[in-house]
Amino acid sequence: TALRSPPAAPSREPYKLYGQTYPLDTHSNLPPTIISKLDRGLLTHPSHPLSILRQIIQDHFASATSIVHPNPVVSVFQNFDELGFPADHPGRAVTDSYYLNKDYMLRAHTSAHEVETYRSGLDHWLLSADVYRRDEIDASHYPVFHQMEGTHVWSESELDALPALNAKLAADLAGCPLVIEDTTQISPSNPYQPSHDPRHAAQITQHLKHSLNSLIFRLFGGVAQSGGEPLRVRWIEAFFPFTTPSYEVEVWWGGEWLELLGCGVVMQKTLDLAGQSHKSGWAFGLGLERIAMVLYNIPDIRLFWSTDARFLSQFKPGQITQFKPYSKYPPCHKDMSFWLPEATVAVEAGSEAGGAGEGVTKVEAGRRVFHENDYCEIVREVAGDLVETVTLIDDFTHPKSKRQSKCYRLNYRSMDRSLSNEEVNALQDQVQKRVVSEMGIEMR
Ligand code: FA5
Ligand code: MG
Repeated sequence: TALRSPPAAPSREPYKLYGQTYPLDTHSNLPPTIISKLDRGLLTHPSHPLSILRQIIQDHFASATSIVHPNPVVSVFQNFDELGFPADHPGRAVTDSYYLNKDYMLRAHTSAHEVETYRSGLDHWLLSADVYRRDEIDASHYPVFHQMEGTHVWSESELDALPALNAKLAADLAGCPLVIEDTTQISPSNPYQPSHDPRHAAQITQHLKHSLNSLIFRLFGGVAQSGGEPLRVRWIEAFFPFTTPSYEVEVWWGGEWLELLGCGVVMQKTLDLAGQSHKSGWAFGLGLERIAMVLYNIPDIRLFWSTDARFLSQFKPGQITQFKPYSKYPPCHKDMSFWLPEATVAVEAGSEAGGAGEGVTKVEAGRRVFHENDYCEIVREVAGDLVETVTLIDDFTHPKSKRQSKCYRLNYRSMDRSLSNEEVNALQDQVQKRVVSEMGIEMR
């Protein structure tokens, strides 16, 4: 297998979390900044926008059982194997997920709890939790975020009620002012499951789409784009190892398509594993921050972690109000150019690869890897929430030596105060020292 960059300076002590001790091994890569986020409990804080949004969605799906799952430690088996992720899926790499050791990790999605929740016999449930991924740094990505998993499954005889339920949901959607674009089709790349009666699969798929469109209508029905037009929402085909057919839903926001959720018809294997072979149905996993950013007009994902009263005092339970930015402090950017070690393969951060099947990177055996996520992790360890974005601005291969060079622009900005140039220089300096010593790169 490929040589991997060393994990970000782990502590030598075993991790002690939620009453358990996890011995360290070569997979251990949990940094102190992430550990410090484990018990923030944003989903149960009464005036936090994520908690308010969670309540609103739970109220919408009133007949579902709602769970907030407190412990983010899951086995690698639960997060990946049980859901059918192949052994070489990129989300499993130490560059993409947070590992306590080779057997335990911080959940990378709420789907990690699907099998155990079906096993308990629940047919219609919502499960909200904090999830963890090593990822790029920008306004809509953060290494800790919150997902809500939602599912509805029916036993064979109950499926006969679906046409009537679907007709009712369709009627409710008739007055929806949103432009919901959906040109997806069942096809060889996004098929029904061979073990399913296609008429049942079609009814389940329709119930999934109607249910989510009705949620979208409830949440975004009053939200306009900058031109005053209703918000644009679209369905696209997707791939997940634990659903088929599978879809993603995106909204047009801030001049680009922003992905809100992934969903699909639950793979029968998943229900078999949970001892529920006689049932079938759908599941979705949505990003609460992404929805909250659009609804409350919160411009930067780091704000959700603010303890500043100017942030928290703006939100009231049960209400969606527009966030009023309390002055934007000036940004300060610094560029960092460096040579990668010789014979290095560079991997750019693939967005949302942890839960989905995208972003597959094949790396030849024996080559060293420069992974953008490792670089971003060091930046975050040093600068914490003072770093706003990390952007690759130049990528160059020397024509003779074939050595590769990269230049990243680090944009620093605090959410609640002005940063001095000296402070930013000191941060940049520390990042530089750590990436040189930990990633074997050479400054230009
Ligand atoms: C998943 O995590 C699947 N488990 C979703 C799913 C559930 C599919 C059930 C089918 C059935 P994905 O990796 O695309 O999929 O993430 C789901 C959502 O989480 C995204 O659409 C996005 O809204 C949010 N998300 C993903 N990465 C980040 C991040 N770094 N920061 C904030 N939100 C994120
Ligand atoms: Mg996705």
